[in-house]
Amino acid sequence: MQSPPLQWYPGHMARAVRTLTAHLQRVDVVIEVRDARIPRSSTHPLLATLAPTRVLVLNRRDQIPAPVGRAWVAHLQTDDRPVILTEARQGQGLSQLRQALAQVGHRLNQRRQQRGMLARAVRVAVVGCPNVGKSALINRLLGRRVAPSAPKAGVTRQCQWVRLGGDWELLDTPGILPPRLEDQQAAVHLAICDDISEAVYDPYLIGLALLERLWLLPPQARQPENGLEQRYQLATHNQTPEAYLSALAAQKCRGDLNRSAQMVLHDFRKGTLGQIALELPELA
Ligand SMILES: Nc1nc2c(ncn2[C@@H]2O[C@H](COP(=O)(O)OP(=O)(O)OP(=O)(O)O)[C@@H](O)[C@H]2O)c(=O)[nH]1
Ligand SMILES: [Mg+2]
Repeated sequence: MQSPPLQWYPGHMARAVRTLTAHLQRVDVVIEVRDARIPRSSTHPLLATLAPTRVLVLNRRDQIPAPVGRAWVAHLQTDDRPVILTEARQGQGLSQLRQALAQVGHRLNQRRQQRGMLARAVRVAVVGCPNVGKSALINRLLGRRVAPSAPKAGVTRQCQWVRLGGDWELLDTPGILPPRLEDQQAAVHLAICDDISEAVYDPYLIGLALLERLWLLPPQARQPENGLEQRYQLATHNQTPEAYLSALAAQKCRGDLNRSAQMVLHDFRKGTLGQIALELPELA
């Protein structure tokens, strides 16, 4: 059998999934954080099976066009699972999230009081793929930096309870990914968005995959539509993604294809190419 092009399951992740599963027995609410650029790929099958109330957060809403964000909310929202768009660095969308948590807390303590028990803090776990912004979201919810947060996958290595003196207790968790590469497109999208550790992929192939995706995306997925051309002053018209990457390498990286691919990835991740939604609700 041919080995898969992207292997994404480091040893610490198997451990993380085991400890996370144990911790999740004790929580009342799970906030599942996904990357708004790739809401379909940035999830884990384990999370669909969880018993506690789920709140779905699509973070990095600043990195996609606003109408696409709204379309995702309409697409994913169900009666028992609110979907909230956030920007964890600036703290946008947080009041809606606080409201959703307060509602769960209220219901929980009503039930406890009916059974003659004292009210207690709501236990909230923040879970999701690596680098989607879980720790940044926790820091914002708390209004101070308690959870380490940095622009690479695998920053948080352990489950960590963070007390929120009062109504909530928050659990920061390591990013988790599915163990098998059943969906190669999801793997590529996670790599493009820096949600898989850099060590496991070929930057040329992933940079090229990003360009291929940009070539196929409908105009509404990009804002501005010509963000790539604006950034590099190089027309995409009549070019294939490969030819574009070669032209970029020749013009900006002394012919080094790897470096030009890395430059495109870096610019995409920083938002310098504009707002780009790699996945849309109606597309596979
Ligand atoms: N543009 C943008 N960047 C964000 C947002 N939220 C977080 N970030 C940045 O994304 C990077 C990753 O954030 P973290 O909070 O470390 O992500 P995490 O999910 O805790 O990652 P792991 O601990 O590795 O699983 C950091 O550099 C954050 O500043 C957002 O809404 N928009
Ligand atoms: Mg973290």
